[in-house]
Amino acid sequence: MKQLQVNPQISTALAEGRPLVALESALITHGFAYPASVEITAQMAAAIRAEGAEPAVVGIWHGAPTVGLSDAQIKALAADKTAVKVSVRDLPLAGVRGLHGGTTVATTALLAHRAGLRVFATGGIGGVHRGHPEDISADLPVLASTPIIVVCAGAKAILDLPRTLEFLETWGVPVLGWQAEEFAAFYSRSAGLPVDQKVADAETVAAIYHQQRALQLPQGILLTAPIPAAAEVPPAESEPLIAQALAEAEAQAITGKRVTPYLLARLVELSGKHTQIANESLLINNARVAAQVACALATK
Ligand code: PSU
Ligand code: MN
Repeated sequence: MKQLQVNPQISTALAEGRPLVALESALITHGFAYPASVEITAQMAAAIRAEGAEPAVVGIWHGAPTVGLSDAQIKALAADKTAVKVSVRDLPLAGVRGLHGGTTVATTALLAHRAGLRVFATGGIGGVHRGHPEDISADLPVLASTPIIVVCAGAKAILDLPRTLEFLETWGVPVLGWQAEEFAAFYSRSAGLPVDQKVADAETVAAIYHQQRALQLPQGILLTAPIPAAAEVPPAESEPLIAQALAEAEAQAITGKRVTPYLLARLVELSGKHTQIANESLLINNARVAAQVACALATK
């Protein structure tokens, strides 16, 4: 049986109440090509440490769900072309088959919470797909049932953002805007959709998290931080490319777990790497914000 493995350094940090930030690994195995994947992870880790917190990369190592992958393990996963994308339903399958895997937002949130972490930084969460409202990422139901703060730049721009927000509302997930009134739209700072509450600082996020726990609510919190303005790809540039990528995915009958990696990779090609630069910038920003939130939680 594959049990949850927690790196001893992470266990010690948890026992001492030190601030920790979980990081996903689907972006390592499926979001970025090797070695850019290793480089962006190192930059996120550095951003977290600069704020006084510690990173814990979550992934599947020889089938074992692991919180706190070592640098060598991260590199091996990144270089392994056979590594699978592991959402929640894939966890037992990867375990029995002993596979290496990159964990999605859903799986990372679940495992990080099991280990005792309270904050997780990612790029953009999955959600309801455009033109396919039946295709709903497991990221959403996990947010509805896992008390962890997920810091992101909104939901991925390839998605149906209004429907994604409706799901979160129905299932009781508060959506907070980091120093912003509007829901961050991944490559761009806004798509004109409101958040439930603008938050000015990490202390406010920590207070909302503690209030949610005091009320014994099962949900997590989605904190959306807009992409730094300098790296923004405005919708006028990204939307035609998203439309093209979506049409190509449709024509090639790409479905299921392949949809998101296909669309994001195709956008990098179509945009001349603009969307990759945007993705890197927002990931580092989210890591920094998440670390601030973890520090605020640790002092409460
Ligand atoms: N980044 C990528 N490809 C991915 C993901 C991120 O370039 O596949 C992952 C994220 O971890 C996110 C997940 O949680 O995709 C959503 O995929 P799905 O819609 O299949 O649940
Ligand atoms: Mn899906």
